[in-house]
Amino acid sequence: MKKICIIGLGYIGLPTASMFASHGYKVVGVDVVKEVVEIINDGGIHIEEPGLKTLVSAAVRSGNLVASTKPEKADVFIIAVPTPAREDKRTGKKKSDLSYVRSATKSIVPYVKKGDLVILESTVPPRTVEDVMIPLLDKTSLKPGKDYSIAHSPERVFPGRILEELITNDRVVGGFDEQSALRTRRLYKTFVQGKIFITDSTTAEMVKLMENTYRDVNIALANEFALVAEKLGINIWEAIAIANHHPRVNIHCPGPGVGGHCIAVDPWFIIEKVPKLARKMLLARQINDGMPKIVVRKIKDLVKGIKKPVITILGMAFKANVDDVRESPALHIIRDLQRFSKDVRVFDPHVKKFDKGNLVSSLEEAVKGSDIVALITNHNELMRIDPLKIRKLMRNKKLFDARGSLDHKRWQEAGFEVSALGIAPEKIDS
Ligand code: SAJ
Repeated sequence: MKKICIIGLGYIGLPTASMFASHGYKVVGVDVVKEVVEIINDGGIHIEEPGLKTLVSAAVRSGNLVASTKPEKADVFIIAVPTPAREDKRTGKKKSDLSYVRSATKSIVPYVKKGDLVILESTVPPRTVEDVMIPLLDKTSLKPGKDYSIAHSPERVFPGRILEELITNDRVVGGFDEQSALRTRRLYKTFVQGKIFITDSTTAEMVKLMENTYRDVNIALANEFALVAEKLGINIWEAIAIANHHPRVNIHCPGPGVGGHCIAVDPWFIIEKVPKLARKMLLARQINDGMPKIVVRKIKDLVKGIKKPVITILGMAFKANVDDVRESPALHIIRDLQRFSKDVRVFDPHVKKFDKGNLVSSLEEAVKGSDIVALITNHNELMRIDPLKIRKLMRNKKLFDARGSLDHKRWQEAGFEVSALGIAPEKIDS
């Protein structure tokens, strides 16, 4: 059986590594963080993802998955490292940081040999395989297409459902040449049950970015609708629910902004390549990035007049039922509110660590003496909060719902003054 070396054991690399290992491949998972390597070799995991721990510990126990801080000789190399976007403080625009892709590619140069297959899974700006990776791999003196194969196969899984979606999602594979694409498809067919479409590497890079940009633009539209609704005496959640009964309409959900390492980042990878053409994409980014400030303004208005207001933030993860806080709008909201109030408490049943604020471990602690609770992330546990239970603990009873998700009537009946994104005040009271 072939040996696979996977560089990067994060949200994508680790599930992919353990999936191949559980299908009989010998897998070496590489990560630069020593603690991550130790945790995995002990059969544990360093991230939260349903089902992952069982899969990883079985793969490690079987001997098929070994983690290491260094790559090794293998038949297949898969690169799954982060590609963050860095902000240019002067323009406010972001650009891809490909330093991890570069260092991962350099790290495999001593090990790639004739006949090997190199796959990039990380999301990247179009032309990265051709213009960034191949020039680095030229140091092997091997020729792409002729001596080794190289392809891009972006991951498209949904955090919280990664294992299921790795198997069932359709995939795109973009090869340097047809042979590269066909070899990559054959490899993923080991566990992928969805269709695997074949194209060239630059098209595959663009496909991935287009998918997330489509969502970003649609979320921006939903956010704009929400703000318009507040002005025009409408409950946007009701309006969207009705509009979405049209067979060809799928309006997304308004919210406190777009977080995560994908949707808030990927449009920038197109914008950086064609800044003059990418007008709608840029505006969508700006609208979504502006949402945390709007939420902050609303919360501040609600506690106006209260001396030394105590603010409770419910939910810090970037979306429901995950522990991931990368690019989370909550981080911006908390930071801005901390400039305004000395007592901002954060409660998130999924997030265990937060260096920059008062993350408390119980709901009671979070609401005791508080003036307002603001729902930022609609985790299931937070949706089940009983307003009757927390009202006794609060100093003032105010609720701001940035997800339009709570049962407002119930909160009002419990004596809360309710306010929500996308709902005109007169609609809340009705
Ligand atoms: N959000 C809204 N309104 C919506 C949908 C999402 O405000 O209607 C917000 C969420 O709260 C969150 C952010 O957008 O902050 C992104 O969340 P998400 O759940 O839509 O997406 P991600 O970032 O978890 O995963 C996306 C997925 N892409 C698409 O749905 C097109 C996933 O399939 C990709 O694999 C992933 O990006 C990725 O890795 O690129």
